[in-house]
Order: sequence, then structure tokens, then C-alpha cells
Amino acid sequence: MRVHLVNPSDNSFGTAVITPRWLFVLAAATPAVAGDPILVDESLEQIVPGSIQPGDIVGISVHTGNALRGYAVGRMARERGAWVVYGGIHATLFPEEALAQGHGHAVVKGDGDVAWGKAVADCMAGAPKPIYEGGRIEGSQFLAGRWDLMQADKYMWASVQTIRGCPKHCSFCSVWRTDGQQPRQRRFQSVIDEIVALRRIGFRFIALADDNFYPVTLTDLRLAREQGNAAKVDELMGIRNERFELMAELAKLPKDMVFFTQITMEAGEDGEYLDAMRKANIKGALVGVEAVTPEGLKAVFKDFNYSGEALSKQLQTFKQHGVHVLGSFIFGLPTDKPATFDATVAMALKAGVTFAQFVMMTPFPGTIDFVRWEKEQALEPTLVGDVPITRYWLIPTEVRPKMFTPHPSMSSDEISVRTQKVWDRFYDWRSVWKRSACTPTLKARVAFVLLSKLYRQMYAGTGISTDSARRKKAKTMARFMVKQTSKIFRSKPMPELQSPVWALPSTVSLLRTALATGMPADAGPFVVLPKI
Ligand code: B12
Ligand code: SF4
Repeated sequence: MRVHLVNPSDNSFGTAVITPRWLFVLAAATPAVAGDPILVDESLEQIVPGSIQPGDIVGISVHTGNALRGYAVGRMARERGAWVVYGGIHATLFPEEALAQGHGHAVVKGDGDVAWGKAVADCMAGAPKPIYEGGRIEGSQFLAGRWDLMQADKYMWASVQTIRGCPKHCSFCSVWRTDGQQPRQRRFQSVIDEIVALRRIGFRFIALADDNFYPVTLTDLRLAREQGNAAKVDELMGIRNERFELMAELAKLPKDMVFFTQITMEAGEDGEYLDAMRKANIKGALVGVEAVTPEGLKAVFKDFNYSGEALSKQLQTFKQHGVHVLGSFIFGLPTDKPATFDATVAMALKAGVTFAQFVMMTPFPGTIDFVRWEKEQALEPTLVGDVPITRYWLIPTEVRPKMFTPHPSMSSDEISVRTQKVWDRFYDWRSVWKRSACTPTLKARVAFVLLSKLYRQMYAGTGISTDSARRKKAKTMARFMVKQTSKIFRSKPMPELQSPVWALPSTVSLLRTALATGMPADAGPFVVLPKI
């Protein structure tokens, strides 16, 4: 019997940009008695059906974009006599669908760090339950990845998570609903140990796969103080201090490390925080700008963001403190007009963001936008073939519409074409070369240009290219660029690097011992470890 973990994808490039973290975390959560799992990341290569034997256990992660492929893999595995278990955000939101369409024996809802071990044990005993409630575990229970099982030469960036959950409630985002609004921070010792392990094997570029790296804003603190709510102030300060503790430890790691994270724009008001980020080698952050007008921001429940001149200034502040911004913008909001596209790219250029992405409005399940849309559709359902459009992820990709929610004044094609033009403008040679001046050497400048072009090639095509010939060309180009760019990210391993000696044993080693000895994972001493 073998355990297989499969990250489904229709597109295999042979090399990938960022490691799919769940794969390595679930590998760590696999009970020792089941042996080392076989990891298959289909963004590298497709699974070989012959590798699945009767009695094997196949864990598959699905998000909305890869659910259809994930279900095909699950059906194949079940036909070959394996136990099939689904997990991930999409399966969490639609467990019945994964069981029915993906022929799953079981679904783990929520966090898998603890529940996966139980599902594996039940499969091994021949009696899996249809649903496992993984819930939202404590930060102290988050596992480090089994990076020893990674094909290290295939990835440019490794990913490490430091916090889950986000206190905001943006209308297009499901994170605050699934991961919750209460930030759950991982113990910084465990984060540092994991990063050290990665640096030892030659990874110095690390994406911090966090929902929101800035969970407590200065405004949150001010409001709690104004309300005279001392308990709230203490709680918020506790969370904030833990972030500073983590950043102080990151700052002690080798100076060649480069971290990247995701953060809200409010961090721009907090010079102390940005300075700590810079010292911690967090060189860049994805900032959800979303819209450049107040109406647009209101439409997505993100009125805490700035617009106009203030927006440009706020984004520049990040750079002044040494943190580069990857600005993320959404097109297709009901408030968008043809002029919005030009205004957006002009703002992105003016604000000096180092990278930018321009995504089309997509109603992801679990969001306020999705609920609203489903209600509207219930009155007058639209079908594509026999699939309701509100289940668009089940529509075969060749016939799947590019946009799902009709815009009041523009067609989907018009929005696609205008979005593509914005990508073209932001990533034209002249602008990229100008932005590359932020790097110290000519070699670094060339690397920056390559990276920018790769980013544009890989991400602009998705959902936007209208014909298959163009999609094919874009993919071939992306494959070529990935090969060239991946060389830039290779670093010399540092096998001699040691983790600091912590006052308490790391949570990870305790949890590993618990898993190896078969002790129930939620009864371990790590649950009650005091914060230090
Ligand atoms: C980091 C991140 C990225 C990074 C890195 C992606 C990568 N290669 O890993 C980048 C920036 C590249 C990215 C890109 C995108 N992302 Co993203 N991303 C995230 C983020 C913040 C964290 C993901 C992560 O690594 N978490 C750490 C791991 C350990 O947690 P996890 O994946 O949740 O897995 C746990 C459980 O779900 C469960 N589990 C997961 N799989 C399985 C499988 C089994 C068998 C079991 C038992 C359990 C289990 O156990 C795990 C451990 O507890 C999530 C937000 C979130 N909270 O999930 C969004 C998120 C997954 N992304 C999202 C989206 C929309 C995208 C993009 C489409 C954005 C865009 N418009 O381009 C692209 C798509 C990329 C792609 N093709 O996969 C959405 C997905 C929504 C949905 N319903 O599918 C999310 C949820 C954010 C959101 N705004 O709602 N993303
Ligand atoms: S978009 Fe960002 S800020 Fe808004 S809820 Fe999601 S994670 Fe939080």
C-alpha cells in the first residue's frame, strides 16, 4: 500500500514557480506507518495511472480552478482500486460534489494537518468516513512541510506559511470565510526551523503563503483604545508583537534570503512595520489594490483602501521603506467603464509598483459575490450544455466562458481585450526596462526583465486568450521563459546552516513524534505549549 498526494493541473510545464505547499504539509501529516507518500505535482508532470495500485490511498487537493482535473484523477484512481480522499478549499465548500463527481470515498473539510492522519488510518482499516471535519486548527498545530520529498530542481520559490485567516471581509474573497477572521499565527520558532531547512538545501527565495501578513492595523489599535477596550488592545498588541518577533528572527537568517508575502495596503501607514519587513528581507508583497476609484472599492467592500492621489502615495511608501509592491487589480467590476482600464494602468505606472497583475472578476464560491450571483441565477438559470453557469468549474475548459457575471455596460470580450491591453502596456519593454533600474547590477537588471516577461506570459494568458492557437503559443513561450528564469533562482546549498536553539522543543518535532507513535494528534502536548 502506498499513499499518493496529487496536485491536479491540466498544464504541465516541467518546472513551476512556487511549490504547492499543501502537498508537503500533507506529506508531513501522513502517519509514519503508511510510509513516505509519493508526491505528484501535475504542474510539473501528469500522473501515470499505472503507478496507482489497488489498496493505495490517493489524496487530491482541489481549488475551484483545478476541480475538474482533480475529479478526473480521482475517478481514475478509484477505478484502479484505490481509496480516494479529497481536500482543499473547493472540496471544503462542495464536499458532496467531490464525492459524487470525483468518486471520492472521503473529503477532509478545512485544515488537513491533523485530520489527514485520521483519514489515512481509516482507509488503511478499510473503513473511511465520508466527511472529516478538519476545522480551523490552532497556529501551534500548523505543520512544516516534508521538503526532503521535493524535487528541488523543479521549483523557483518554496512556500512557507506563517499565519492563516484575515480580519477583513472583501466581497470577492473566500479566505475570511474559510480560514476565518481570527488570525492564527504559527509559532515563529517552527517557521524559522522550516526556513533554515529550506536554505540548507539551496532555497533562498521563499513565498510566505499567508492570507494577510498584516493582521492588526494601526487603525484597529486606535479604535480599540478610543473605545477604552483594554482587553482588545492587549489581544491586538499580542498579535502584533508576535509578528515583530517573527520578523526579528527572519532578520537573523543569511542575508541572501528573499521573502515575498501578501499584505493589505494599510501597512503603508505603518513605517515601523515596513522597516521590520525590510530588515527581515521581506523584499516584496502582493498588495490587493483591486480598484482605483472609490466606487470600485465600495463595490468590493474594500473601502479601507485608498484611491486617487492618496493611493499612489500609499503604494510609493512601501518602496520608500524598501518593500516592493506587486499590485493586484481587478477588472469587470460593475462600476468599471472603458476609461477605467487606462486610468488603472496609468495609476500602476505612476505609483511605481514593481510588478502588477490584472485579473478578471471571478465569482469564487464561498464569497459574498458568489452568494449574490447564485441568488440572481436562481430566478433565471443560465446553462452551458447541461451545467448551470453557477457551477462553471464543471464546464469543460474548451467551452467554459471567460467571464460569468454579466457586466452592466461592457461585453466579456470587451473586458478581456481591454484587460489584455493593460497587461501589454504595463509590461512593454520600455516600462519593464525603466522599472528594472531598481536592481543593483546589469546582471540583476537582465534577470528582472526576464522575470517580468515571464510573469506577464504566465499569468496574463489565463482566462484571457480567446483562441486556442494563442493559448498554445503563450504556453510554449511560458515554458521557454520558465526554463531560462529558473536558473536565476538556483542557490548554493548551505548544509552547515543551523537553526537557533529554542527554549522549548519545536511544535513540529512534537507533532511528528505524535504521528509516528500513533498518539491522537489533538491530544499531544503541543496543544498546550505556552507561548514564549
Ligand atoms: C499562497 C497563495 C497563492 C500563491 C501560491 C500558489 C501556490 N503555488 O501554492 C499564488 C500567489 C501564486 C496564488 C495564485 C493563485 N491563487 Co492563491 N492563494 C494562496 C493562499 C494565500 C495560500 C495557499 C497556501 O499555500 N496555503 C497553505 C496550505 C498549507 O494550506 P491549504 O492549501 O489551504 O491546504 C490546507 C487545507 O486546505 C487542507 N488541504 C489542502 N489540500 C488537501 C488535500 C487533501 C487530500 C487533504 C486531506 C487536505 C487538504 O490541508 C492543508 C493543510 O492544512 C490561498 C488562501 C488560502 N487560505 O487558501 C490563496 C487561494 C488558494 N488562491 C486563490 C486564487 C483564486 C488564486 C489565483 C486563481 C489568483 C489569480 N486570480 O490568479 C491563482 C491561481 C494559481 C493556481 N493555478 O493555483 C483562492 C482560491 C479560491 C478557490 N475557491 O479556488 C484562494 C483561496 C484565495 C482567495 N482569495 O480566495 N495563490
Ligand atoms: S482579499 Fe485579502 S484583505 Fe480581503 S479578505 Fe481576502 S485576504 Fe483579506
